[in-house]
Amino acid sequence: MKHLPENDTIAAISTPIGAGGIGIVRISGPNSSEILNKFFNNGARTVANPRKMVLGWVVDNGGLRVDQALVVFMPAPRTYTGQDVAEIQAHGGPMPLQKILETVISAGARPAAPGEFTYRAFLNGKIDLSQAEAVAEVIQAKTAQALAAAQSRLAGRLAEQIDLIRQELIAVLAQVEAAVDFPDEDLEILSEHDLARRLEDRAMSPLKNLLAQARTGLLLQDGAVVVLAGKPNVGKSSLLNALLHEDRAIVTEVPGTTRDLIEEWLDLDGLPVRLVDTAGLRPVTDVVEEQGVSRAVARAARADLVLFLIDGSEPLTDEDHQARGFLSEKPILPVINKIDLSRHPALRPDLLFPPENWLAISALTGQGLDSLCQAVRQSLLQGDSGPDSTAILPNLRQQLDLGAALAATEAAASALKNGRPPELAAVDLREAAYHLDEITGQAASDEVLNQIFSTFCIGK
Ligand SMILES: Nc1nc2c(ncn2[C@@H]2O[C@H](COP(=O)(O)OP(=O)(O)O)[C@@H](O)[C@H]2O)c(=O)[nH]1
Ligand SMILES: [Mg+2]
Repeated sequence: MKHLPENDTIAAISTPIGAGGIGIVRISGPNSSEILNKFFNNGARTVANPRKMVLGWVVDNGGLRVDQALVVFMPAPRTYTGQDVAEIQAHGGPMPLQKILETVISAGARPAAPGEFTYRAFLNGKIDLSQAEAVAEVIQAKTAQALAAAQSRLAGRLAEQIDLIRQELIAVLAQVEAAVDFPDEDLEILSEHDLARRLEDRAMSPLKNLLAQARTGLLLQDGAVVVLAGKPNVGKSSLLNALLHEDRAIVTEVPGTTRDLIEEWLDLDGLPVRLVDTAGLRPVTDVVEEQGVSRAVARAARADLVLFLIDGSEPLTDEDHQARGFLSEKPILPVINKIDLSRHPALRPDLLFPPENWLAISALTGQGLDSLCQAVRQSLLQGDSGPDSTAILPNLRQQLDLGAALAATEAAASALKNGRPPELAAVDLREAAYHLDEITGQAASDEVLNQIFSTFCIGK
């Protein structure tokens, strides 16, 4: 966006293309009133009566009437962009709106780039960057929860919290810098331990809280990947079918039947979960099955959660231990299946996972599936009760910056606590503040700005 001039006058059709009751062409910039006078026969009256709708005709430079319209003029700075803005409400068809836009452009406006109105609002300090992002997210929201979270960021709730945290960082930084500049003077400063404590309470803990929400936000947007793992024949495919209430995966008594990955979406109380059924995990000689196993291992490594199944009607075998060995250190929920059959007396699940972690189910009868779903949800949300109407749910970009700010603040706190030179803590604190500034846009690079505003539609 940086290459775009900021002080010319831009125009765009702001309503979706197609037939509609009305359509709106929006104009923003210092020449809005002058341009309005050129193409609107009631332009002078419109400018003289700001924020009032005036009926008149849009007239092209050949004097031809293009469309009848209601036009409003809003003088700077109390407008969306912070500049003079005019809005033309005309008939909502693609042709009249296109003709009006052409007329406005030949009267001296420039076609606006996607998101350019909002970009100007950002440049003029009407909104910060997190609010600008929220504008696009409000427009694109697909669920009521996503909308509520975007609205709360649009209202500036994230920016407010970031600002409070930033103030704390700067306050501590000032103390630390005083210790750097006047090391020998007996300054009335807090002890290093108290400063570290202050960082923990007033910066790290709110940052962690926001990050926990970000996780939930991403889960809501992208869904979580849950992989079913275990040796062949323990009932993975049966569990997938039971959870989906349909026969999606092939279930047979022949071990090693599932060779490819089967993936299905499951709605877990509003939490979208991508459930992945895998080939049984075991060392194999068959080439096709081997492919299935290596895919399963790769998928499990990228999962948010792995459900590890065993068969409760038989003792553990080497294959169970091998299957366990295939899994990396992902969060694993161990599950004993087939509890409709009598449990084998020699079964020792505690050899694989602590006894209190195991869930017991029957994929056949459905017993224990509700508790399983609850446990999956809990594990994915990590104790968070899930999104509520007050959640802010920072987006991915904001999450990365929050994480970086937290890491730098932690480093500063630990430097202070361990009596390391205050210069080190000062560097970390400045870095933390910088990452917060990236969220609000005070320090965002052109690249970041381009990325954000390019996701907007034209006219917003
Ligand atoms: N009794 C009983 N049998 C089950 C249960 N779950 C699966 N099975 C049976 O175990 C066999 C293997 O099941 P399948 O889902 O194909 O296992 P996978 O190889 O792990 O995918 C099939 O004959 C299923 O009908 C269960 O909960 N109870
Ligand atoms: Mg299977």
